[in-house]
Amino acid sequence: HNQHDCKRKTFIFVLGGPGSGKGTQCELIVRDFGYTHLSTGDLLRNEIKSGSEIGKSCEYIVKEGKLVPLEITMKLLQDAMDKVSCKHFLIDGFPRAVEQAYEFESKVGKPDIVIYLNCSMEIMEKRLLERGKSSGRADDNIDTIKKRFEAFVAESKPVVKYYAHSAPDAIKEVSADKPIDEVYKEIKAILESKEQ
Ligand code: B4P
Repeated sequence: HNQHDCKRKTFIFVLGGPGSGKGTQCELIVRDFGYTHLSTGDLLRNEIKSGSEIGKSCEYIVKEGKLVPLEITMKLLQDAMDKVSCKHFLIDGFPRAVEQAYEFESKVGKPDIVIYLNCSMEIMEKRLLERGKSSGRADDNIDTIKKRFEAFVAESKPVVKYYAHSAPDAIKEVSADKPIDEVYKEIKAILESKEQ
């Protein structure tokens, strides 16, 4: 599976609410399919940790559960994409707003597959509170989780709708309420059928 033709480009987006399992599932996808995994959440956390000016300007926004400005997400993502030679990308946590989807399409291209991890709010909340016991993440607390849910409903859910209309063949909805391996089984089948 890991023998991609590196001159061709592939873009797979993984969408889903906070705690829906994006990062978790992407690790499994990388293990079996060898894509270059980029998580805008991870890129932002690294930037914040580095103490850069961009990082400083994002720290409060992430803690508030809001979306950082489009230009910042886009720049972090483009810089990370430029750095690697294998252009088969698994992009997690992006686009999180319709304007991000437009921007990516005009500057980079259209996604080949969009996986939407559909999970109930109750389960997402439970997972994030559980993770918060040990993650040390500034946003894994009940107040921020509620705000992240608000941002998800207002800004990120419309992205799923947008792809359902504009790319009905690319969008794949997966039920993410189930245990990790069951969710992954569905995702694996989707990716295998695409690789044929
Ligand atoms: P993210 O880092 O994307 O955080 P997340 O939504 O919590 O997803 P994550 O991948 O970490 O968690 P997962 O569901 O895998 O974003 C953080 C913040 O960064 C955002 O709020 C925003 O401020 C900013 N940001 C990111 N992208 C942006 C963008 N494009 N534009 C603007 N701002 C942006 O896992 C959660 C927990 O559940 C884990 O502990 C895991 O072990 C567990 N779990 C997962 N699947 C499970 C399952 N099936 N069963 C049981 N447990 C499961």
